Amino acid sequence: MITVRSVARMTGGVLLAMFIAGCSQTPTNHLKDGEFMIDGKIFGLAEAEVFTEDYAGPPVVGDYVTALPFLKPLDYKGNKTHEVRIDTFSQMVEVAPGVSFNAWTYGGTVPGPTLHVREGDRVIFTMKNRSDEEVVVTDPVKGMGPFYSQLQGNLYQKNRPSTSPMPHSMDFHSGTVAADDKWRTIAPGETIRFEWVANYPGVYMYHCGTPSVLMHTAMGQYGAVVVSPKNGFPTDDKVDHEFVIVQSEYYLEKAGDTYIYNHQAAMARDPSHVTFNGHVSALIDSPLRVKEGDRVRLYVLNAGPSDTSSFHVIGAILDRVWYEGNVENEWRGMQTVLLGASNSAVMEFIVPEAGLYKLVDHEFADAERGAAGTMIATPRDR
Ligand SMILES: [Cu+2]
Repeated sequence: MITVRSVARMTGGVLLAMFIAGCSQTPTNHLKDGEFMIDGKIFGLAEAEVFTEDYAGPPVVGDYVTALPFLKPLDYKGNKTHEVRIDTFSQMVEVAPGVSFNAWTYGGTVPGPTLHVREGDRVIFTMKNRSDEEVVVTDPVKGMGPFYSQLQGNLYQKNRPSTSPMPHSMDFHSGTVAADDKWRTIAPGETIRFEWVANYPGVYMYHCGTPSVLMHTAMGQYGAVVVSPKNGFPTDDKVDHEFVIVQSEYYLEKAGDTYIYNHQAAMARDPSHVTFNGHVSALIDSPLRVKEGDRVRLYVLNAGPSDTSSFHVIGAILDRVWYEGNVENEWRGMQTVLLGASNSAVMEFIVPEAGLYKLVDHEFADAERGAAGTMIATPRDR
């Protein structure tokens, strides 16, 4: 086992050859100077860079970055390096009819965009803190990736630009790095760039790690990363639909025409709203559409910040569940999956017949606060 960075530096070529020999697919990933490998995983990444840049382009960039509930299929073989930008900035967003607040966002929505990569992929991540700028996300953007085209197809949060200058950071649970380096806080106007390698498959949360983490997360700074296992799931060729669902809580109180965050309510774990995909009506006004007999795969993340989720599909049994999205953690025949704050699971079920199915947090105090969605199944061809 190689554990010392200098040894890995001397033997980097040998390790790379071993890595290539051990892979059935062609890796485009490799050890960079100073990195080392243990159990086929890459560690010891370069330090983050913090700088200022004159950037006014699209705040979300990446071919495999999507708006909820969509997930971009991985249409490439082996591993890939992804260049991803997700800027952080404020935005007025609606979370329930008539309830809007000045959210702190990644990319303009709550939750932020979903990133899809494969185990072994490398991500070169850039984030500018634009919390002092009014950033518009409702107009077409040149070179617009899937995230903004999907967002403009369904602006259910009724996004409006706003400012709220504030230090922020980015903590990807999918990365294995020194948090005091990569996840460091940057000031408004600063940009951070760092890399992480998707060493472990799973469905991961990302969030702001700047104190109060409770407040920054409850203000809207979180989202999902899906790291698909390098050899896939055993049912990959049987799945008809894939959707991503992120559950989270808001702690809001009325203040004039708008709503503001209530820290006492957050500390008391007394949410005003609990939502799937950021809005109490997100999966009700735009239900998931499937056919009877389809195999449906859900990537479910409970972002919290503090509550648990007892995820349940009324009328279906989850015949395969991979806890945390790791193919090694397989459960069968689950009625409900309990997810703590920042836990996740990949869940599959067969749609038994045409009809309307409710997705709920079976902790019904949360369902009544909004953690519910709808799936509509049409008849199959017989
Ligand atoms: Cu923050």
